[in-house]
Amino acid sequence: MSEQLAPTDDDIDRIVDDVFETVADATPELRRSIRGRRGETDDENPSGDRQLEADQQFDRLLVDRLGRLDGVGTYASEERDDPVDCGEGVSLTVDPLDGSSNLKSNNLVGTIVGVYDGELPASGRNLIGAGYVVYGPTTTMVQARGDAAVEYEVVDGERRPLRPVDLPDDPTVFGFGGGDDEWVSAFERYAQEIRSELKLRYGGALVGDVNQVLRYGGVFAYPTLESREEGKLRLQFEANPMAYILRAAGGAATDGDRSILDVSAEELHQRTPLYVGNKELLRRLPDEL
Ligand code: FDP
Repeated sequence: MSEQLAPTDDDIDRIVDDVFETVADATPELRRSIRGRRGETDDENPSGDRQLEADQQFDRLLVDRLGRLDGVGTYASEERDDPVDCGEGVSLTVDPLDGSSNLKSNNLVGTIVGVYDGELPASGRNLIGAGYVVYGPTTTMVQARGDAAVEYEVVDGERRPLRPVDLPDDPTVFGFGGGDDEWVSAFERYAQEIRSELKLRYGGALVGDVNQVLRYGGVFAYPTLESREEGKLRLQFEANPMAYILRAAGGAATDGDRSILDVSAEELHQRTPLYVGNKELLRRLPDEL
């Protein structure tokens, strides 16, 4: 971005698209780098999770590629204590390898990226783009900007459009994390109702669990827990980008009290309960959460 002139809408469109083009371009190398790196290191990330070798490698590859982009000012990662200063421009939040505890069993993992206009930590209302990659049987990417979300298949690092993402009106799936022995009783009652209406599909990686809600309609939650009121997921890196994408696709996201996009951002690694999906399913969440 120019230092003298405010960026135009076209500049912003280009920067957001460059970010996702760069992430897509990196996916073959990222996928390859999992091989031989499924083991744990002795290090913990700022949230206290044990880091795998692949967590660290994904972070290194992404900071190297995204940090060099013209128009990117800050790279912040779930795997780093502090943001990296890259120059002038937008702020990126990156969960390099979401769902990394799935690597042990060779289940789904992904990458989540938020593009914020402003310094971090920032409100979700400052997002100007968000997207995620799913390293599934095939590599796909969902990218949202403003009111539009698009799903791509990523072939040899190139995005090929599959469809505009529009949440189905008739929901069919749900997935709730945290374990029912840890849920508060109000959520337990909600879960009981939802269980009798929808089909349980829980994969243990936010990208996969939200991705199937976007495909089939439904609700995903990582709720407030008895032992941890703030839940597990990170506001800047996970909840805000997913909330932005869900909104663009016609759904919503809440922390139980307010839209995730209105949660006040106090710390880079702060956690939040997260409930996302079809609006009518979220409207039924109990007040006492
Ligand atoms: P992971 O710890 O494997 O990286 O926030 C991280 C996350 O996975 C999410 O992707 C996922 O939704 C959640 O944690 C899974 O938590 P549980 O292991 O408690 O199910």
